[in-house]
Amino acid sequence: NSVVRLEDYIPTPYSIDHVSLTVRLDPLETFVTSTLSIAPREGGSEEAALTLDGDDLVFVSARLNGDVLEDSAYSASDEQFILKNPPQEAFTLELVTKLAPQKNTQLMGLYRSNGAYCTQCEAEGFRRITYFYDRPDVLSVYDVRIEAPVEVKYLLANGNLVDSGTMSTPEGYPEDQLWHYACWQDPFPKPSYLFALVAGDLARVEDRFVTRSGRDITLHIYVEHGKEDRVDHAMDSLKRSMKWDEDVFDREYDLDIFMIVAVSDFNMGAMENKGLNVFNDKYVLAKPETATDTDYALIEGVIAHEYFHNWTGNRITCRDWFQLCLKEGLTVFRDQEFSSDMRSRPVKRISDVQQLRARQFPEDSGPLAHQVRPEVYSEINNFYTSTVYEKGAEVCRMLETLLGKEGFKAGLDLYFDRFDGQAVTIEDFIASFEEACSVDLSQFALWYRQAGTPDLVATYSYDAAREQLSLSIEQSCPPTPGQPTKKVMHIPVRFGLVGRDGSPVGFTSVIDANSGQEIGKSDCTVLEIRERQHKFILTGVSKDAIPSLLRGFSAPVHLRTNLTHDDYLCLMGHDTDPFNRWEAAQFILMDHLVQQTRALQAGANTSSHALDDSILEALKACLMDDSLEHAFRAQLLQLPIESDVGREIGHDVDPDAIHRARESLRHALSTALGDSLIDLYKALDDKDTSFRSDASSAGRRALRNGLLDLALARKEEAISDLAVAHYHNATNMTDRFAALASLTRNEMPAANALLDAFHAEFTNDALVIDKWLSLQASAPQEETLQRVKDLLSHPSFSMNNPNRVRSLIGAFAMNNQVQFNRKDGEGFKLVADIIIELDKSNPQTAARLANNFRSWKALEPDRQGQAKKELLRIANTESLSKDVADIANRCLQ
Ligand code: HT7
Ligand code: ZN
Repeated sequence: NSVVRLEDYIPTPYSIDHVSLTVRLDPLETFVTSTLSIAPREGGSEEAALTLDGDDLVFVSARLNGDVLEDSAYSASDEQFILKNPPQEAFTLELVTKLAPQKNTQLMGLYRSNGAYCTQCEAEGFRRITYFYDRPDVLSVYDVRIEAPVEVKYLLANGNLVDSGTMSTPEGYPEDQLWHYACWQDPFPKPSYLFALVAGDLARVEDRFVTRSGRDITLHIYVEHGKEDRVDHAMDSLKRSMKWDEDVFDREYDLDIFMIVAVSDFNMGAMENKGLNVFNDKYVLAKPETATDTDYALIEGVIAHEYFHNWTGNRITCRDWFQLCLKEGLTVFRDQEFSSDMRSRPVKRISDVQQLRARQFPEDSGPLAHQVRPEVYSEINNFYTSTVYEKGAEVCRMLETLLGKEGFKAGLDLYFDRFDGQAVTIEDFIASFEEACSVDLSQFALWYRQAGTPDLVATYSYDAAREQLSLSIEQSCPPTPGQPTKKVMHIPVRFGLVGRDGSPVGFTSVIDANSGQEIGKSDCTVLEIRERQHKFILTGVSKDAIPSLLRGFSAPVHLRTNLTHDDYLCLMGHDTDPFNRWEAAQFILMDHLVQQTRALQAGANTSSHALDDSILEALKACLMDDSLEHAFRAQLLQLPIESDVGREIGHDVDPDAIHRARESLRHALSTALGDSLIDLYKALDDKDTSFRSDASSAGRRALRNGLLDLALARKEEAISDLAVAHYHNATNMTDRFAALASLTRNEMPAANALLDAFHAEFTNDALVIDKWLSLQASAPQEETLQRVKDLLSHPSFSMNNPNRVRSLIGAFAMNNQVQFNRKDGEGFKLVADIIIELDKSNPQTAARLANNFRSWKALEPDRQGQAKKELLRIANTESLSKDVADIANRCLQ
């Protein structure tokens, strides 16, 4: 199996400075004429053949400087075009290929979605359109002419529209068929992965944005007809993103027009093609009756993310795909910051950390662990991972923590100035910060090169006589594939002191006990851990205090401390850092769940381990505390998810025991909090039925729905009736779906009729049906397996649409620990069957499903055996794609 290595990077021997494309659209016979202006690169090896990439291409013809090429001068296959002896001065090469977009089920290259033509070129899709140096370090200026029958109403490509009109009907088409064309020019050199073309009979919503230098930008969002009423939130999010990037990062938009197209068949979330973003419609369309508050927040975040790529990704791009985190980590960091500014910063931080723990930590602790900047891959599509994206963003956040807001901004400004228009590396990125801030980041750079989640063990003690608090932090990092031992990392630990009465406690100075140097005064908020065992002494600590460590989750690590339960309770009640208040609650609940699970696995019954009254009191106090944001209180109500508990336990994991432990804790909490849950639920009822999507309104709904859900854990009929009424009285999808989900997950008998009613009401709304599919697939009950099998042949399901597949099978494998990890292996078998079937038409989506096997080695032996059997079955399937083979083989290693 061929692999690509970072160390093998060499530039192409030729540059392609200009690309002129003419695309004559037809479902089964699209012709692409590509005229490339090519020149040997200075210093490139002389007389090297020109080898261009292709994938599944049908070659039609080739001309060199206008003359038809002799057969002996080139070779062309579906995978390559080779010009054997290229001229050693600038020349043009015209290549014609023929495509069948209608038959393109992989959704890479040019394909059709609901009758419209669209493209997806990242990472290696452009080579499915025409032969090219399909790699990010070849930057070219593109002119594109699109031709199609006039029924294909809009003809769109990157850049600015420079010409359009009717044309004579091409040969071979009925004479009375009217054709038209449009010509687009993108003045900014770009790599092929940012090319885009969209054409179809779509509806267009228009708006404008005036940049801070006074340029008037046209904004267009294209959607399917009939969906125009769901675009307002996306448009508003786009305008706020454009303004925010000017205000916070001094980045102004650069073309005259910015377009977004929403399509219903898309492998991922969205794509940042220059000036023409293509979106999975899930991340564009929203109205209160069909989209939840979570959808609203996701849309805002994804619109911002793709827009921010215009600078971090498009204007400055990656030298090679190993540098993916250069654009993705930084852009996720930017979109997280945007959402924090638009909404509540602590609430956003908590939800980002929840996501990191749920997705990245399992990746980092299993067989698929890899560096933020990997050094080898066999299929690049499998590296669009949580490690590259979310951990990549954490690395940027740590840089900001270490350098301060101003230092970080200075480094980024230098990066933008120095590398605009170039394809660069992580080393270039880091050097910008080193130079702007005069710091040495060589040890910090290990975050890009070392996989695995570091473990920190912090031990503190207080010496009243000396008024000193000493803190010792030991770091280690578990082995990961290919990296048995790890170097010592540079880890920022944000901290503060909290007195036992809850008040903040000061100190006079911070001494690095390893070097004996004073490293900070009373305003020091960050400890820089640079040694395996790093000890600090805080002087002038006048009273006993509890260290609040890793505030704001200042590094993506796993922290253990010698803090007692009482210490955590104190932090939970009083820490000035809201993140650590939430974290303290999570720690206590996690500890309880781990102990309870262990007891259950050892044969105890569910009520073996009672929850301490002091914990209940502390939780209740936070829940009822009106000075805290609703959304934050809603987050406090959420118990650690089952997969997080499994990872905390680490080995011999029994998902059934975890589920039982968690359910029994929910029941205990619900019972102990009693009527106060429903009283608060009722008090939060907003009589104003007009819908507002802002963060504060969403927070109120989140808390109210969370209270109802916890109350339902008692499984009382009266509360079930309340939930049913909640469903019927709901004026928006958030409340409606929350009631349906709570009734379903809590296995209330009323759920089934409501599930049917919900389906009947939204049959024609695929994005709502996705919620219906994933809710059923996530239900932990025994019957779910059969229900999922039945749903595979339901008219609302289609294996051809990635959103449907993710909603049903993805949700089953990702959100249903109990049923996916069934002891009888039937859960693994079902998912493996789907992976094998889907692989034939859409390997990328199939490989993403296969990722769900990543934690199999932590399971107890019986389940491990079942998972391994299915992984082997997948790996041994004939004609398996490279995408799925790569994941299955790495899982098995
Ligand atoms: N940069 C985009 C990545 C992406 C993608 C990658 C592989 C295959 C299909 C894809 N669609 C989009 C999305 C982003 O991170 O902004
Ligand atoms: Zn991105």
